[in-house]
Amino acid sequence: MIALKINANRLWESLDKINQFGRNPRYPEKGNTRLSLTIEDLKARQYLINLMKESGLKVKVDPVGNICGRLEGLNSQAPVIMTGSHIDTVVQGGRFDGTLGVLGAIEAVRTIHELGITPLHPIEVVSFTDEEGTRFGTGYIGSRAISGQLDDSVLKLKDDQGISLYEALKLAGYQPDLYKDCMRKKSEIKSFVELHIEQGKVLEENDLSVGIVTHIQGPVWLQVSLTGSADHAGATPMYMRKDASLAMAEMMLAVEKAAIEHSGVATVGKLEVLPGGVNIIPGHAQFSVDLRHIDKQKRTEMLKSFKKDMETISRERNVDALLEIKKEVDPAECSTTLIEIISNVCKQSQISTMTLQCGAGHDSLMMNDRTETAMIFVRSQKGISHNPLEYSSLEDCAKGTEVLMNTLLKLAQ
Ligand code: HGY
Ligand code: MN
Ligand code: MN
Ligand code: MN
Repeated sequence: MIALKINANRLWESLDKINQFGRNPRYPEKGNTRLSLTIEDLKARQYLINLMKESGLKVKVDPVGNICGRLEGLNSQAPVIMTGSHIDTVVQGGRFDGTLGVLGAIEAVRTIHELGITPLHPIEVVSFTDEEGTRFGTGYIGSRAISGQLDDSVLKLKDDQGISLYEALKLAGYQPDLYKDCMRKKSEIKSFVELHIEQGKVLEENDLSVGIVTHIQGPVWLQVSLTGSADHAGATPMYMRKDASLAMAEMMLAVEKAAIEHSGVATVGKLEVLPGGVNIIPGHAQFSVDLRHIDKQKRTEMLKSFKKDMETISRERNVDALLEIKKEVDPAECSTTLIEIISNVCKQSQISTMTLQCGAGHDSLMMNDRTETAMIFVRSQKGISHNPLEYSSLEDCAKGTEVLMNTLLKLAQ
């Protein structure tokens, strides 16, 4: 099989175009903020739909806003080869996280179409709604819906302005009441392959453009709410205080301790202290916890050890603690068959590669419930991601996209 080439400049241009939505040219250092279902996201969605149509794909948008571009196969009833990722970002995020997986997939399928190749199986490019979970606090919304893992409680989650995911979907013109119709039967999908930037340093350390993922870490997201008592900062002796912020500070260190003791990773990324006056002892505090481990059992132990410390600190400081689990996604093992196919494609294209584990979470975690799943990684400069300085070179993006294209062709024949 000859290894087909994509139009790298066209890919690069499309990455530039989609990132105009959510970036303020006057403050490039602030990166890209395109939270799901905000006006920036809706404009980017419209750009994507037009690009898919221009690329010869038949576009469908499902009730929760998953945008699916389909290249019909000779056998339109054959199970689809699916690929895709997300275009929503974190706050002040980068230009490649998710977007490379969607735009690279469009470029790959567009090239197949332009070469007049009609594969046996249909190929579908999906841009999944709200992968990051930045706005509504959970994430993987679109891929949960497609994999039948979305439920009403998730639609009720609210953003910081009190708008629920349900309302935001309605306002965007989607039909959240019909979210169950988004589910694709396992028999409908033959494989799912996601192209994504690595967001770590392994490929750079090995001077490789492309990597193949073997395992994906599953995240647990917690929200811890603490209630002490707001009192006068001057008139209240230290021994009489129920200071919610000091309890939070101690618990944050307990999060770190749990991760180190279980060789996992854990992050406290969002904090809130109320009422927020210089001379008021905080009566309320709330913080997020993101716990991850490649091994589910160890992740459970990590959670248990943090919970135990949280309860001790809450008792000792006389501050009530409420722990809520906002997201719990199993780690995933990628398909060895797909890994084999992708590594053969790399060999044929003379692209050296390696297999590696994945620390970040992806829509592939959800799609793994539906079908054999794999991820193709592209090198991240200095491993930087979720940061305006996130960068992958045109050459590396093109190589990753070519590996995706030739893999899709192999799977679709
Ligand atoms: O959180 C993650 O790992 C991904 O960026 N959603
Ligand atoms: Mn991300
Ligand atoms: Mn991502
Ligand atoms: Mn993802």
